[in-house]
Amino acid sequence: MSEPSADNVGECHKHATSMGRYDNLETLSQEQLLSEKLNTTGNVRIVCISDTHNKAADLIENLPEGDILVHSGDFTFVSSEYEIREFNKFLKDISRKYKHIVVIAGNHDFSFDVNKFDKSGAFMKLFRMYFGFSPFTKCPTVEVSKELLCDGVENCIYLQDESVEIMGIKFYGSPWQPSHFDLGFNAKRGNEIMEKWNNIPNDTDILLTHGPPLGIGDEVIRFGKRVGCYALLKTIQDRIKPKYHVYGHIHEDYGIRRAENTIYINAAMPDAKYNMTHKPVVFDFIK
Ligand SMILES: [Mn+2]
Repeated sequence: MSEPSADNVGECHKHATSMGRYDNLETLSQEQLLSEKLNTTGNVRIVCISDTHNKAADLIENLPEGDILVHSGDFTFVSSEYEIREFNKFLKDISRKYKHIVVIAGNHDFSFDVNKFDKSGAFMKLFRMYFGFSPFTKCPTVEVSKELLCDGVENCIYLQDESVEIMGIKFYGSPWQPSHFDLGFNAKRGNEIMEKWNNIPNDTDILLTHGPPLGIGDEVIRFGKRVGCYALLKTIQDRIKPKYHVYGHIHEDYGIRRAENTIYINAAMPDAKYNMTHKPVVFDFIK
């Protein structure tokens, strides 16, 4: 069976299925995810959240203990300076609870995207949907966005198509997803997005992306439609084989899955209506 056109996501999903890519796919509960990792020493406990969209502070009281907190993008709604400052306040508030914090951007955090920050069209469209927000708040430049995000939070690192090794674990973070509305970090399906994934090192242990791979935690349930990235799925399964892949983006398909030797975590905190109804996901990384 020859590979379908990258734009035909339904056919790509059928193709991936026929290739056996989901044969061992199973859903795990939070309890199962943690129970598998008991009785070992030297574990690093990772707490995963994503898509907090200006509501990260709502989580503070119920954030689980851990060594490293990861946030897989969409901390803002319209990437304004005000929102980034508010998220920075949240990071400051929780910084003593974790040894390290790793953050990537998502499509809503488009002021981090050099091709989007000065194009206010996307901002204004979203602004009209986002009542209660000051119309005088502007998007900062990419440089200022990056400066504001981790300002004064020494144990926080922002990753944008780059790696970092923390506590012996190799992380790679990337904000890209297949084009999805007129926001940030859109790449065309097929070769264009594969070029982004080609930058991921083979030895990555925990991969952070904003968007899901095709077929795993990527279903827009309202429309019965999967929107994940086939190029990312192939990259993960055929080349990187990371122990964990943490993402968000498709809020309503939150959950923990395992296929082959990778655990896939859609850590989106809100549901499709942006209500913060999901729980942070916790796992122990065995070194
Ligand atoms: Mn989101």
